[in-house]
Amino acid sequence: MLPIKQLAILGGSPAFREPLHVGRPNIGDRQQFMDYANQIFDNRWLTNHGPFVKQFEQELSGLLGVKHCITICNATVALEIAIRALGMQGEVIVPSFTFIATAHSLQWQGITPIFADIDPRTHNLDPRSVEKLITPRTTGIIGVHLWGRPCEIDALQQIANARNLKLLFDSAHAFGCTYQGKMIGNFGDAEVLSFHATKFFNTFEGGAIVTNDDDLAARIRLMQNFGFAGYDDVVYVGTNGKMSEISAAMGLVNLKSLDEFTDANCRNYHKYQQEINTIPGLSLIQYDESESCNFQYIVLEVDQQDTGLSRDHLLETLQAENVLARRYFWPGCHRMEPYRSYFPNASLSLPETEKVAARVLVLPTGTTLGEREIEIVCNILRIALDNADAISQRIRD
Ligand code: T4K
Repeated sequence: MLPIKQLAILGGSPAFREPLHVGRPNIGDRQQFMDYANQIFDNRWLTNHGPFVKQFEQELSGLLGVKHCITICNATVALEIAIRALGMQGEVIVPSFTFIATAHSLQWQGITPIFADIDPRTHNLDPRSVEKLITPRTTGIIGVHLWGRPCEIDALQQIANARNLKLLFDSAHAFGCTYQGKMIGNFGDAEVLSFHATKFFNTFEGGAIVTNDDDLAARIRLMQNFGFAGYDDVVYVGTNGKMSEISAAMGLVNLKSLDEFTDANCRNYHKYQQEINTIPGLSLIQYDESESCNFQYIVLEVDQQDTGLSRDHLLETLQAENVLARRYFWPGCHRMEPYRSYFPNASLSLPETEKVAARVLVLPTGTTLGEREIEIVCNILRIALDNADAISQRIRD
């Protein structure tokens, strides 16, 4: 880590020797993990609902206060299974401003994702946009609690009830967050969590479906295990969505450090907030701090009119300094294949998605980052805006 004399994009040396990543994994007690790994080898039970998976599911259910937790190999497969178990078909309404897995998990099973617009203040599904898109072919809604900030759950539930639609939440970002004081995981027909390496809480790869519906949970358990109801007895079409023992062991280890991970994210968020509040044209998204938040995404919005520098030029400036910020979730699912071919005019009906996707930049955080790094990242931002014209010129040349 070096002091900044001149920005790297203008010919200086990078501020960081090693890259700063968005999504650097948090890792709990390594010795405990090694002990668990040895137990797994001693057990000679590596997957298929072993003791670590059972214990992990129990601890997750307890933490979230939800009746059923079914761990899955990753959240994308979890979405696919939940969608199928809920009997969704035809058309399902989803935001376009999300990770591509939300849309793909529908398309993969021949269900058409219909992209609704977002509320620019929350980046989440706008219930008014959802209502307008309901047709006789609509069977469900998938809300995404983007950045861990809960959707307008009550409004979406009302629409689902009134129109007899299934409601699933892609809660990949929202583990440990609450809505009106209740843990995310208890809403809609079911919710899907992601424990991917880049999430603040990880099991290497992994995810879970959580629900309070007994019948749905029973169907999901069958579907994640090929449809086996017992030895030699298949009662459904199913897939292999099982979590392995080593992933569950990682989950159990990391659960013990959950507060430490959240506290680090929270500290980092407030440090970024303090710095960025003094930079005109840049703003951080707000979290409702009367709720539990995991603060795992540091989401910057860049107003080019005020800064004189586009989000993309700012990104290039950061990358040159070895700060590997990300444009999540640019350019929106509707502008990626196959959806842009299916819906070539979708951008006309998604004005807020288009605007937000062009403004957002996600910055590094997590337990591997401290105050000093954040000060330097924010200093780069400040100097970049002071040199907006020179940077734009350099990139154009
Ligand atoms: N729904 C939503 C709303 C989601 O955001 C996601 C996943 C899903 C569903 C599906 O969940 P999973 O099926 O993955 O459980 C990453 C993650 O792969 C993805 O899980 C996540 N969302 C998405 C937001 O971010 P990429 O394509 O950006 O990953 P990648 O390889 O570019 O890595 C991101 C950064 O993390 C890089 O700077 C490198 C760093 N990194 C990554 C890994 C894997 C590390 O430092 N160490 C690592 O081990 O998608």
